[in-house]
Formats: sequence, structure tokens, C-alpha cells
Amino acid sequence: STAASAAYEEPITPPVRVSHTQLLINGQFVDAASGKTFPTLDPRTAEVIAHVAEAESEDVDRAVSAARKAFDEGPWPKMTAYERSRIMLRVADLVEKNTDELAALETWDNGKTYEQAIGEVEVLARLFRYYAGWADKIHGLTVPADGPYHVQTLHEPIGVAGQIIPWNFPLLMFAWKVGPALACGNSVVLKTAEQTPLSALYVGNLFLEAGLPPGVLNVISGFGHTAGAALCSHMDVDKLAFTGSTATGKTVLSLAAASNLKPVTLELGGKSPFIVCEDADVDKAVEMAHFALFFNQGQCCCAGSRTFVHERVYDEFLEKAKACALERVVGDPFKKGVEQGPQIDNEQFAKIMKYIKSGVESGATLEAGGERFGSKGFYIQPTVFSGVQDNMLIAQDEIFGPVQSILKYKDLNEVIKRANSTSFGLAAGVFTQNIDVANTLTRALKAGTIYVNCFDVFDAAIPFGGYKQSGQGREKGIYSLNNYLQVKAVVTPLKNPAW
Ligand code: TXE
Repeated sequence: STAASAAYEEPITPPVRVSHTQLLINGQFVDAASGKTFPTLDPRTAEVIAHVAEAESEDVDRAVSAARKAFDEGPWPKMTAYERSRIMLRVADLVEKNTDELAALETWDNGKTYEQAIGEVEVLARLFRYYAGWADKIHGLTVPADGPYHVQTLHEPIGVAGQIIPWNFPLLMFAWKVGPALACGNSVVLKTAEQTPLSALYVGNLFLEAGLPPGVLNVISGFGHTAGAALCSHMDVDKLAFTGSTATGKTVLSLAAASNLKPVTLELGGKSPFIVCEDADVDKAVEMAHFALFFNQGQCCCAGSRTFVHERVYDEFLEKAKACALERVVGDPFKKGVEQGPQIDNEQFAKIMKYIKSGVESGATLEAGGERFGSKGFYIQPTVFSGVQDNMLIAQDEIFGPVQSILKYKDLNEVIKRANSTSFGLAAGVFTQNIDVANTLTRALKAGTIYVNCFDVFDAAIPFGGYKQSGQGREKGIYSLNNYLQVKAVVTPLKNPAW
């Protein structure tokens, strides 16, 4: 293919410099207690971008105690909700003002296209404004209980929230976690993914500029088994939120249980079906299925990674899907017109290549791609398999890369059964013009989000989360607030029940 033979081009120099590499603890950027650092790499070249401070359990202790103090003694939970909301709105303005730098940092550290990163920074500002809007609209109820009692509920912040995020959408995951936590009046210790520490530190600094009191938001860089595990086990963390792999999600939940039984929300992996019905507009379905899988280099938890196509439109769909993949422009994510950058790191690169090999070995037909792109960094050709069977590894495991698996089906009941026969349940795509088919599928599919004739719509107000082993709880929208609130029932006898 043309992709394979692309000549090597020098990487474009990112239009930004790295301004923050230390840990943000108690309103200050500080070194790790051990003085240790670790490198964060440019996925285009595998070269070091910067060395960042490496938090370990001692630093987690420092960050948690700053957050504890900010919650117990500081002004944050006691401020008026309106004041909290205004700080968050100021952050949104600052994010917008620094869009270009922030997007460049994200592209450099993550490998996603600059154009996409710009869009994500806009969404970041939107998310902060959305949750700023909730801050002064959180309130309890009066409850008509039996007997002579006045009963009310108080919705109180839960305390210190520990949050652990992955590398695929560093800024968006930051906002999904921090937005609702702060709006409700909690304090936060957030650990970024070791692959992508830079953008969160930058935004952390914007929070300081916006006037957030010290200790309310602490951002630490570090590894999962050290800093991450210490945060999960910490006796002074009141709530955990995690996004990442299902395997690590199970560890997080067990560490929470074994320590202080802190409540946990989990947003984990997926193997989402994308169902193209016999009446679907094939051109649109091809385009959307392509987007559902290849967006963000295929590194989406909700990626439509099992493309089920009705036998009547299968051949046409396949031909067009293949053409779409072959036309996809891979290259330096800073270059205009590029649609696909490198995968995040060598580990993910190797994992994806292993799955491509397994697809070939298990008898699926390789229609496009299948190889590394270029000679440097972690680029992979857009890859399409046809004739994929349910029992193949590529149809069962989360590949998390630019590998589309196309499966054929005959009738609706069959595809419902096959789509649901997975331990995941994060999202599903349905392509049909028939309202009855759409209604049947939206009710039958076991997944937290069903996209009908669209995919990956990430509005701040739409809840997101998984059925089965794709997670517990919902983020975004009004649903996320409950994760960060305690409900206190207050019961008072009525002196004169007659009134
Ligand atoms: O994930 P991990 P990895 C899937 C995807 C990918 C696979 C592995 O299939 O190929 O997971 O990716 C922190 N205690 N997803 O290894 O390990 C870690 O430091 C506490 C889907 O990157 O789940 C990072 O901050 N924390 C996913 C975060 O967990 C720990 C997005 C995610 O890392 C920890 C990313 C521990 N013991 C990967 N171990 C999605 N749902 O979107 C690690 N971490």
C-alpha cells in the first residue's frame, strides 16, 4: 500500500514548550520526595519530551493530606456554590485562551492529531462550564415521611476524591473526573497516566491562576503499581474514580475494599458492536463505522470494534470499508490533513501487532494494512479484517488500535445474541432507517450507550459508563454528581403535628 512505502519525514517541531514537570501538591509545583523523575516520550519518535517528577507513596501521602486539609479546614466546601462555580468558569476561559498551547502539548505527548486536540480543548472548556453550572443547583429534598417528623436530605460533598486516568484522552478524562468532583465541593488528588503527564499539569496551573485555594486540586504523575496503588489503598481517600483497563479496574476495586471500603466508580474496557442493518444507507454506515473504530488511533474504550454487517449489504460494505482504510492519511499528527498519528507507546504498539498476527493466524482475511507504518515511532497502518468469527481473539479482546473486524450476520435475533455475548457492555452502534429495528436493538443491546445512526457523541450532558465488566457507575451529565455526594437524611420531630 502507499502507506507502507511512505518516505520518512522529519517530525514537525511542536509549537509549545513544556512548562510544568513537577507534582502539583498543595497549590505548588514540587519535586517528588525521592527526587526521582521519569521520561515521557514523543510517540512519533520514541524520543524523550521531558523528565517529570515521579510520585510514589510518600508523595501520595503529601497530596492526600493537602486535599484532606483543604476539605476539612479550607474554604472550598464552605464557599458559596456560586463562588466555586465562578472559579471553574474562570478556568474554562483560561483553557480557551491557551487552546493552541494546550492542544500542542496534548498532541506531542499523546500522538493524536493537532486538529483533534484543538477540538478536545474546546470540549474541556465546555465540560468545566457544564459542571460550573451545576455547582449552585445541587440540593436535597424534603421527604413526606410517615409520622410527626420533618425530614430533609442534605447533599454533602463526600471528601477527598482519588482519581486515576488513562492516556487515550488525557484532557477529557481529567475534566470528566475533576469537573463534577469540584462542583460538588470535594477536594481531589488526581494521578495521570505515566504515558501522558503533561497536559493535566498545565491545566492544574490554570486552576491556580483562576484562584482555586491550595490543596483543592492536586495533580501527580507516576506509575500505577506505586502511586496509583497507594492512592487506591489510602485510608484518608473517601472516594475513587478510575478509567482504564478492566484488569486494573479489578485491582483498584479490591484495594479500595481492603483499605477503607471507599466507594469506587469504574470506566473500563469495551468490545462494542457496530450493527449495520440490511436497510442501512451503506455509504453513511461505512463512514460512521470507520470513524467509530479508527478515531483516536483506535484507542477508545467505546470503539466500535466488532462491525456486524447484514449479509445482504456485506460485500458492498466491505469493499467500501476497505477503500476507506486505504485512503486514511497516516503521518505526523502536527501535519495538516493527517487523520491518524502514532499509537501511544511501544507496549500498545506490540500488543496491537500481536493481535493483527493472531487475526491472520486464526483465518480472518486481511483486507487492508496489517503492518507498521514508517520506520520510527509507533505508527500502524489502518487495518481491516473480513470474515471474522465470534470465537477469534480479535473478536473477543479489546485491541485498542486501528484494527477493524468485520463480521457477517443473517437476522436480527442472531445479531442481538452475538453482540451481547461478551463480558463487556460499554457502547453499541446501530445503523438502520427502520424505527422498529432501531427500537428493538436499543432495548435488546446490553450497553451503557447506544448510538443510532451516529457514534462517539460526547456531549457533557450525556451520561457515559458500562454494563457488565465495562464498569460501574456513570460519568458526565447529572449522573456524575451522585458519585461525589453523600446523602444525609435529617429527621426532626414536629412539635405540633396538627400544623
Ligand atoms: O491500562 P491501565 P494500560 C485498555 C486498553 C489497553 C489496556 C492496557 O485495552 O490496551 O487497557 O493499557 C493506572 N493501581 N485501556 O496498561 O493499567 C495507570 O498508571 C492503581 C482502556 O495503560 O488500566 C494509569 O493511570 N492504578 C482504557 C491507569 O491506571 C493503576 C484506557 C490506566 O492504566 C494500577 C486505557 C494499579 N495497580 C487503557 N495499575 C479505557 N477504558 O478507556 C495501573 N494503574
